[in-house]
Amino acid sequence: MARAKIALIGGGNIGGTLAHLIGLKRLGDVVLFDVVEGMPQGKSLDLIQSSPIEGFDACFTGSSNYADLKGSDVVIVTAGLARKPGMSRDDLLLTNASIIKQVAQNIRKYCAEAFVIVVTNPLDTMVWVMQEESGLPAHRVVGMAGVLDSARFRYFLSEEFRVSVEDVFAMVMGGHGDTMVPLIRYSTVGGIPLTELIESGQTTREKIEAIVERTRKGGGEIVSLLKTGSAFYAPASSAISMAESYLLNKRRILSCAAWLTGQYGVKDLYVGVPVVIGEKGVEKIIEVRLNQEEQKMFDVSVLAVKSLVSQFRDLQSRE
Ligand code: TXD
Repeated sequence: MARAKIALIGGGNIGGTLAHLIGLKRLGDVVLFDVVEGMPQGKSLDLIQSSPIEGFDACFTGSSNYADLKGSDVVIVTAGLARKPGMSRDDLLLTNASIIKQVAQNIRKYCAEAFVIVVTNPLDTMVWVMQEESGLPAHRVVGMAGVLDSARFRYFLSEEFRVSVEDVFAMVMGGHGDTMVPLIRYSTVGGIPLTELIESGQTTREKIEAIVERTRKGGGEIVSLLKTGSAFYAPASSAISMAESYLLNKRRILSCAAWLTGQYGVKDLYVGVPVVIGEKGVEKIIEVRLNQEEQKMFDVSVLAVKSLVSQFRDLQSRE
């Protein structure tokens, strides 16, 4: 059977880590695409030279030519700029949107059957631009954020309860920003909801609130430590879990930025919600019942996503 072909658009910190994980997990062949001359070729060559040691057989190609995307089964997009001194958020929005547009047009041209995972920030707007410009069906265009935010929440909880991360389940919904909604009621340790663990005195509401806050600011915590960039190991693992669920038809339930058509009272917008990812892409949007307080937090988050999308539309129309 032919190996899957996975195109990675952007060969920076996340792109390189994605390629490494694909090799180690034997998920398929890789085309690492970047506009920096020589860099994707150099990284691909370095990565494939680890294959005899790690014992994987695959074809890794570095490229700056969109035609090499031809026939890709999965495309993971991390291309874009990070904010630099002197750049406003608007500048970043427009710059990254024009990169995503170009990538989207080439996806449409060379691999319109692919499953596309967008990672570039500002995430919820960029995934929207990708779907609109590529014209791919919305169930094959998703954004990665919730898996990462949930993983951070899970890790912090495992520290608090001093148990394996494997036995902690956590769910984060909403937009990818400070308004994201970590759901305490639906997060469990060994199957026991956090709310019960608070009630039985095994932790306190204050401690859980502090963990929720740390989760919301998880990306910023790493940026302020690294100083020159943002998180990349955990973001790469997160995007790989989504690609893996699609390629292996695992039907995992993962929190992703997905196109809503009325679910949670939201229409025609990409927002982070739990979805089932299988061989057809997003096969189902899971609607968890939210209480009043949770719905209110979710609505605030949706509003933040909506306002960035409309800010983008305004800026674009002024161009
Ligand atoms: O949860 C999430 N979604 C995120 C998102 C978590 C962490 C980081 N997140 C965002 O991912 C971050 O704000 C960035 O927008 C992307 C990529 O992060 P990364 O850390 O990989 O950034 P790098 O190392 O700067 O890599 C970006 C690469 C770089 O090599 C550029 O040369 C390349 O993108 N680039 C392009 N590639 C292809 N095509 C075009 N046009 C292009 N422009 C720049």
